[in-house]
Amino acid sequence: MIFFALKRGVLSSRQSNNEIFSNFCVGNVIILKPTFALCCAQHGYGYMDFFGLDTNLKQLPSPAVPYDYFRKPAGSLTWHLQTIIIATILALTLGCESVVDELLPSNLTECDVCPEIVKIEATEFDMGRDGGEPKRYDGPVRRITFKNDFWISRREVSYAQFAAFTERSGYEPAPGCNVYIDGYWGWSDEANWKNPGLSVLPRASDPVVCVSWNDAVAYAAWVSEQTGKPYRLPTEAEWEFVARDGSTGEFAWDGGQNGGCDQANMFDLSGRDSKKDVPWPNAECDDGFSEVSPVGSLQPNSFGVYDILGNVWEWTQDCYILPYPSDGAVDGTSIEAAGKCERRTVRGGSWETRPDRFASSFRGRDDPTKAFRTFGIRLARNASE
Ligand SMILES: [Ca+2]
Ligand SMILES: [Ca+2]
Repeated sequence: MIFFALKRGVLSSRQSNNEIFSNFCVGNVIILKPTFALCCAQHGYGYMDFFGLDTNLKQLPSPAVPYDYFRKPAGSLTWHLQTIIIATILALTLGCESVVDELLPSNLTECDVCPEIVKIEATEFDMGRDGGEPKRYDGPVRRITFKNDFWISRREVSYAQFAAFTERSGYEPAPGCNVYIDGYWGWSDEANWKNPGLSVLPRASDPVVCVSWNDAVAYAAWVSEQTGKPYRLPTEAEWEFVARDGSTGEFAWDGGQNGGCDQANMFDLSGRDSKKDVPWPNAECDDGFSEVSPVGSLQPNSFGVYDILGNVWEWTQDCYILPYPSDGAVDGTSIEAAGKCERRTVRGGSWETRPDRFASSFRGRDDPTKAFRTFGIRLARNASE
């Protein structure tokens, strides 16, 4: 563990510049470098020496260039064989999963059009609340003890990222979308993810909307194919842990319903200005956006995650069962129905959502085959996979 402690100290000074580390583990403990390299390669990552030094301590041309240990030019064949044997023994002793888990930087982008992901070192927390709307009880409160650390996308999936998926895969969401027009929510055959019926067409950096749960799962499967990593939707427990950001009250921020405008695009004063006839209340603060905001426009929470509350609702993996079943998972995994799941849970509220629904525990739910103009996507995956 002393090696990992050293490595953590080195990494902490560079975590703001992790773009260059995409797809690479980083570390700088000489005796374990071959082990690190072997373990990282086994899990589909390169290994980069943090200081750009090879094992003969020669300076590489550019310390900022990711460097694959096994492609380094220096060292004799005998030396390589010796280090690989030592590495294999150490890898078997230490266990590669824990090695890779420790060495990956705290954020990654695993393909050219993939969402950037942030590592969450999950512990335990109380999920839900003993309250909620009529017929929408958010409890009972459940102690969640995560089985896995996990990664979650830093931002909502953007229009450009989803467009890359459809262009490269040929996938096309079914036409139609639920929209709010002339005072009611209803299905529109004309609306779709390319034109969700907002005042302007989607910009590249806007969150993708008008996608169903099935579309979101198809997108996660495609990202998995591109990366070789098991991407999926966040579970409700993962989502709420990140959204709570260490808070235990009704809202993740101070100030209640009107306190979230610096980090959540809500139905706020800007929203009210442009839609005076919307019958539900607005937050008495101004986030600056009357419709969707480009992903990452407002302040991130302490995990570095943007818009987890607000902007667009986010489909989760879980089947919506009310209340939480007493025998449901409490290890951070999703809750699934015994038979067909009629509704999947969405979380977080949107630019068009009244402010009381920004409570961290509030659960939306809808038909997994239906698209909504306020629903989008965030991805996750287990760490060490
Ligand atoms: Ca707003
Ligand atoms: Ca959101």
